[in-house]
Amino acid sequence: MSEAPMTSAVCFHDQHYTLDIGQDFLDDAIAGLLNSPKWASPKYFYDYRGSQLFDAICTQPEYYLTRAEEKVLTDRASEIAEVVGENATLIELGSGASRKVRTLLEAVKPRHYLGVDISRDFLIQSTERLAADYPWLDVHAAWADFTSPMHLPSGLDAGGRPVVFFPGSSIGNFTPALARTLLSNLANMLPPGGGLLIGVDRMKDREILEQAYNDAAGVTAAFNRNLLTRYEIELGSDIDPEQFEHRAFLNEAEQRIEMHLVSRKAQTVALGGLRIPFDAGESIHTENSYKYSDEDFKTLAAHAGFESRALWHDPDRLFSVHYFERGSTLEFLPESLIPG
Ligand code: AVI
Repeated sequence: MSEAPMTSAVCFHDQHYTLDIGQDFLDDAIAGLLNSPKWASPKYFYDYRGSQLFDAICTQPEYYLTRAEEKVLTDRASEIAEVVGENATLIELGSGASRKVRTLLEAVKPRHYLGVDISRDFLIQSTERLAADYPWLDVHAAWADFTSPMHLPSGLDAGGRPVVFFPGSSIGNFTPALARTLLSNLANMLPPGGGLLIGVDRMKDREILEQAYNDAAGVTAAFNRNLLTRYEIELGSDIDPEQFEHRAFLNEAEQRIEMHLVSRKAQTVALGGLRIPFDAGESIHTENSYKYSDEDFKTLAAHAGFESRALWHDPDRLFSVHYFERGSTLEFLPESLIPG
């Protein structure tokens, strides 16, 4: 790990502990495709192109999540500023490219901003843009996998309240058990009274949910297939993404949207020196997106040591933004979400 100034405007912190990122990617890809049923880790969606495609998803008419969350942040900006307080350190999980963090920065006027992202190039670009647009803000970038325990870089642990901003219902991409571990890790990183402002998608009608993950322009399908394009380009696989169909549906029993890539035909693909067979119609499970009731999410956060302080919704009550504070005692020690 190293902590060194990146540019005059942004201080860069390398908290990426993996020695060989390419090997991890290959190992995970092989483990997923040898499993029955087949799976792929959604954390690999977010290379540069994947991050761009995700930004494009957020502007699709069917994908209500982004607009609903932005509406809450805009309408409730002064209430949010009041609970967060002055001179805060805002820690954003995921890059600072979205409009949401700008709304928040303008309302809360924190002293420090720390962007945390696994996609190094995207992180650098987005934090440099924030530093240019908000010259009064002390901008830091941590290249880190926030699914592992993190620490606050020195210099950011003093002053006002540290507040983690975890927008977009990204918490929904973890199983409830892993979501609790992730929240426990965040609680361990924060001092008592530290804040967590978190966007959570609410459970709702099948039709609205399924349309959000099956946009007519096919952007979500392209985002899903980009994972296989990465297997092709970065891992040297001969897999043809076009031979896989995008499928997304509500699994009501599990309270989640599932995304899959379904093989259009019986085929064999090469990966890492192996030949991996697919039946026609066999799927690779690529993502879960859990949806929560307000009470269920408060219970989950309470188990990780967070006490509910405020809760806001958009006018259509599609989306929730919770504000929690870390309690004074914690049950859990930091733990990696990734086994092994
Ligand atoms: C990042 N995450 C919250 C998105 C979601 O809605 O689960 C990722 C996504 N997958 C398909 N569309 C958007």
